Amino acid sequence: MTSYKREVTTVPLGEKVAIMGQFYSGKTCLNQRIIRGVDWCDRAYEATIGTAYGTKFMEVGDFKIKLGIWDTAGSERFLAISRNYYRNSGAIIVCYDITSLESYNKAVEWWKKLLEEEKDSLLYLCGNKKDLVLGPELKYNRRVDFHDAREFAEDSGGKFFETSSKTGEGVVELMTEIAKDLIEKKKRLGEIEPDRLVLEHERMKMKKANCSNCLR
Ligand SMILES: Nc1nc2c(ncn2[C@@H]2O[C@H](COP(=O)(O)OP(=O)(O)OP(=O)(O)O)[C@@H](O)[C@H]2O)c(=O)[nH]1
Ligand SMILES: [Mg+2]
Repeated sequence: MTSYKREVTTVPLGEKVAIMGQFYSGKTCLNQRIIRGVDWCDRAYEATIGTAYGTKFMEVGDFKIKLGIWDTAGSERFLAISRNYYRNSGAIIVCYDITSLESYNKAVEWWKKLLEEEKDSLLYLCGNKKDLVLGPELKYNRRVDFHDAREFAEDSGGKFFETSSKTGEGVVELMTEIAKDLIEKKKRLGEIEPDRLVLEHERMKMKKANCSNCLR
């Protein structure tokens, strides 16, 4: 019987993903949730000074991609520095706190600026701290309507997610979408081959023939 095996190819060049947004919107906790899969919210708040960097490998379909994730500082004092880090990103996550209208307005401001300045970056609007608005009592904490935010992001070609860095809700979905979109973009640009199914027995034949640079 012929057996088929999916071969996972690591995309040769990784991609830069930046997280931006107002101070206290939860960027660092989101970053830690993405990279380490942990709840970073049980620590005392410490404003990010400058930037922090981490990496995450994401596997989507037949491809594995390395994402270099830049957590920028939300404080106005560091805006000039942050700009150097989000520039030329493959994807940018613009974060706000669902319980703060001010942080949403700031995200909208950023978003419009990014549409002008970072035309090649894929944009993801992310309403964070979802755990604070779940449940019959807590729902009154919500200051940003889900549908309004989604419409705003999608109207300008971006995507919208709500997440909780605390519980992890929505974070895998957000990152999977980003990885998928970046891989698709690379395919469109001809930087990687389209998905392929490899015949297992052909792979074995090539291995036996010591074809070292075939089907790697
Ligand atoms: N309940 C809850 N709290 C959160 C969540 N994400 C972050 N926080 C809390 O919000 C505060 C700010 O989080 P940070 O991740 O440090 O915020 P930041 O956006 O990195 O802030 P700056 O570095 O100053 O720009 C901290 O007290 C976190 O514990 C979340 O998803 N749920
Ligand atoms: Mg931070």
